[in-house]
Amino acid sequence: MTPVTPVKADPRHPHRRALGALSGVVAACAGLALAELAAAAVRPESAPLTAVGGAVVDRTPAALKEWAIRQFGTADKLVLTLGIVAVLGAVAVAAGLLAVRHLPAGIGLAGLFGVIGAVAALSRPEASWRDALPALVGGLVAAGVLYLLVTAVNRPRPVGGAPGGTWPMDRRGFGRLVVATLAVSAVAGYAGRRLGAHGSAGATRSRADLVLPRPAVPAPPVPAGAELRVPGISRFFTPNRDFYRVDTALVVPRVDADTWRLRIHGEGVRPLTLDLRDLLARPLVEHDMTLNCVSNEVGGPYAGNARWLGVRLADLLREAGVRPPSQGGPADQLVARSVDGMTIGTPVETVMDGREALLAVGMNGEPLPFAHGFPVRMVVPGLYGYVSACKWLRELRLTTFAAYDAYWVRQSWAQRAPVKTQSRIDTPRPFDEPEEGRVAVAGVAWAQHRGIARVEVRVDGGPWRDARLGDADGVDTWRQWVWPWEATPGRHSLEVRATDGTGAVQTGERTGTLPDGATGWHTVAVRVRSRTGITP
Ligand SMILES: Nc1nc2c(c(=O)[nH]1)N[C@H]1C(S)=C(S)[C@@H](COP(=O)(O)O)O[C@H]1N2
Ligand SMILES: [Mo]
Repeated sequence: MTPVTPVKADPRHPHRRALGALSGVVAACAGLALAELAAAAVRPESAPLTAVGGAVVDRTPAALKEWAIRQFGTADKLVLTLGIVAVLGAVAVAAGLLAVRHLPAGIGLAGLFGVIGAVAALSRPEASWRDALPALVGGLVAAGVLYLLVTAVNRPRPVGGAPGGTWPMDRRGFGRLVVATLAVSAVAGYAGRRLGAHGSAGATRSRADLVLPRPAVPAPPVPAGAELRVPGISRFFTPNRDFYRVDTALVVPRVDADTWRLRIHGEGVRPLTLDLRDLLARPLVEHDMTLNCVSNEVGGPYAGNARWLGVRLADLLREAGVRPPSQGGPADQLVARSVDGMTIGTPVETVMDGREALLAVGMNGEPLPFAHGFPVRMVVPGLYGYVSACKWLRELRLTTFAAYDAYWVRQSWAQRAPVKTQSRIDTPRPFDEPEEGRVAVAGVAWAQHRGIARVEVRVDGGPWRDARLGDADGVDTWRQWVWPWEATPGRHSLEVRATDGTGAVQTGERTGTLPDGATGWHTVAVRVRSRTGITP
């Protein structure tokens, strides 16, 4: 008798690698969802995706951020979140694969991710120790789920099981566990998001209930000729829903106006805390002002014009004992801080030089939208937003430029940044194909607090021609302009330049947005169709 060598059946599941990867992904979903739920109890900013996203934004070099804004525009935040989800998915798969070979290592990796999320949350401005909790909960849940699933995958085939036979450990049991986990995760994640939003119900109500007092100093009427009625031109006032938005907030802070406080303190000021009622009891000023972003490329979209309503910041500061440096005051920088930890530094001298620097509560006739800083933000005519327009304001501190670099300055933007004179061709748009004959070339030009005195257009590098200007609404808003062009068939390039109220002509030298704003003439290439339809 020849002894038969028993074939040693492989006790492991034939698809254990795939099932391990699946387990990793399911565990990650469970961890994220439960973390969302926990974040609803702490604060929405502490949810791991949001916290990690915010931490990434804070650490992204300015040049890369510029690139991202250029590539993705305002979808940059979505792209960022998708990128983080993709990395998380890859790590989840890795943790699952690792876990089927060596369970403690896989579980360790899942837990480590929770710790990374917690560290990210703690690194965020205004974070307290509680912000670490959601990510830690998520890490624990992910590790636990991974343990259960992988233990099921690795349960050895019972002795005597025939090779190729069915795998008795509940294939169904594993499947049920996966489905149940995903179902619980979906409910928890959804509930977390809902509860997080519910937490801001008070804020939503406080905004709906806010009745803005009438201005003590209404804005002068806008001249009828400020709005040129040219199809395709930017409207003189930018509706709030169309107003560009630039900030680092992955979730828009929703501040409850009833509990909002503003603290003013620092060098050479009698410290003072105000609530919204105090602020609204002061005389309110209405002022039309164009706001624009330093990261706006020549011809770009990050500029808008609005009617702001607010309190004169200079008056408030003066009452609190502040003197500008020119009058011997010790502080030359006013650092505004928002509820989400943004810091924005503005020259005290500029704020107090007589221009309408406002603590704004109203925008185009309504309370500030949440996305634009409800309940109170700063606006200062003539300065880029990143050195003047802090949204969701909660603190003003008087210090010096020598002693303190605000957020964007640490990201290599300039400490001081007055707005550069710019002009933009809104119509025709690049690569439009207008028909030969009269074509209205039109757009807007801005040089806040200096005003716009002249706009010129030229075609194909030819002589500059004066455009017709819309009436000026003060020196702090943009002006519309239009130039009637006798367009001839073929390809042409249109260029625009403005002259500000001091007589300085906008430079044609092309520079990038870093460190203090782009320069150069906006140029648009168009192809003019001939009336016969034959294009050269
Ligand atoms: N809290 C906070 N305020 C902020 C910012 C920010 O990221 N956080 N961005 C600033 C920048 S760079 C600009 S250009 C303006 C844009 O204001 P808007 O979003 O209302 O157009 O807000 C400024 N205020
Ligand atoms: Mo900006």
